[in-house]
Amino acid sequence: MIKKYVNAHIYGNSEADEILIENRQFKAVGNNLPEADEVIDLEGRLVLPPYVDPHLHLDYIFSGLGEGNANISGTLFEGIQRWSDNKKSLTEEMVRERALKGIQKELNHGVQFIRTHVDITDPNLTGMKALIKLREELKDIVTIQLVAFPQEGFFRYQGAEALMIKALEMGADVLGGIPHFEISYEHGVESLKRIVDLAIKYNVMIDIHCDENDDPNSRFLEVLNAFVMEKDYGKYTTASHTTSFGSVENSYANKMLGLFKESQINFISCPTENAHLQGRGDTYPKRRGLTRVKELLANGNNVAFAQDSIADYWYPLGNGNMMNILDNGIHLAHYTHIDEINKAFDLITYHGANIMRVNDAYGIEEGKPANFIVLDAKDPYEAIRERAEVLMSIRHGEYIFKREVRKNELAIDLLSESTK
Ligand code: 17E
Ligand code: FE2
Repeated sequence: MIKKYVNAHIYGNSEADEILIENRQFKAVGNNLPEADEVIDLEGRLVLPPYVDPHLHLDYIFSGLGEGNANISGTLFEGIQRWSDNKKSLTEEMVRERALKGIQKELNHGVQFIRTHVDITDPNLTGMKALIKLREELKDIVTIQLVAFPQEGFFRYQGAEALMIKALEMGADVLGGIPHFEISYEHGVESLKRIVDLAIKYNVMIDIHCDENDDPNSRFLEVLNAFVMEKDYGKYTTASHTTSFGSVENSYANKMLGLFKESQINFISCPTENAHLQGRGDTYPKRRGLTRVKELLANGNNVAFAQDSIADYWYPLGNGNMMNILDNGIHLAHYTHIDEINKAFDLITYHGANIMRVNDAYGIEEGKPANFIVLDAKDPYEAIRERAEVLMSIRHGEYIFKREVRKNELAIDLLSESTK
């Protein structure tokens, strides 16, 4: 069965307007392509590689629902405390159910690649066990990467290092950390040193919850960057959140930008999550809670946006809609010049794929897996301005979903002849 999609506006490719699919792969991307068994007319709509959500906590999804579960102060620390108090009753079935709900939501919005942090500060590694099974079960419809994440601290939680190694041996893809939660600066530094050494030893990537605070003196990003720069491991390393980097002095930031350029370390910003969590100690002016997204991009560093939470102890909202994340993120980061808007989809597509290092299987190019989405808009500017819906999500040439353009049953139409 050969399928052909015609009249496509392919993101980042102004030459081609047709896509030919055979055997789960892109057979050709171009113009006037050969005949196919089925031809689908996209009527000029925007085609993108699937959305990537490179930072999500699938084991926490919906933990914040229900009476008495709300995070009153709205801070990171209250979130961690509430999770710690409640996680003891967690079972594999509960994690599986939560994760399935979250993944379904993300799939419904056109996501096909997810990196999830899984709390390993749990003697039974309940979350890791459940998610390793799901990663395998669902691999045909969604690519999942698992981060062994010590939510309660690498040192602060007794035995976290051994649990992390166990998670690696079970098959975790990435090592996490949370240096700003350790009991001293020295403990945070030592945790990063050990995590970097472990990651190199086990040949896995690194993704640290790093300086997720408003403290301009929080310096773990500098330390992480130094360790990975020395080992030439920046490309395999991601600093998530780094919200404090939005609070540091310009003179310090400029020095650091030079070092980030050298190391090529990656960044993830979670705009809705951190707009909610940060600035809680401020009156006015009140901080936006983001890292220096625009400056890091201009510096040549890879930056991606992510959802982080869906109704958990840290954040009461979230539905897996990456368009909402992108919309919030570009506003908060002032990434709103037309030239920036035109390339902003990179932040929820290619940049996340770079972080997950799935580039070989990602992008609308001949020979790659036929994974893509179609938006109800003619170009990136219209798509972002209108927050366009995803109309189709296709994985290995098959539909994950396909939906009709929304139609009114009844409406006043100011633009039609009859209302003149
Ligand atoms: N854990 C953490 O340390 N920070 C967050 N933003 C979330 C979980 C959601
Ligand atoms: Fe997170």
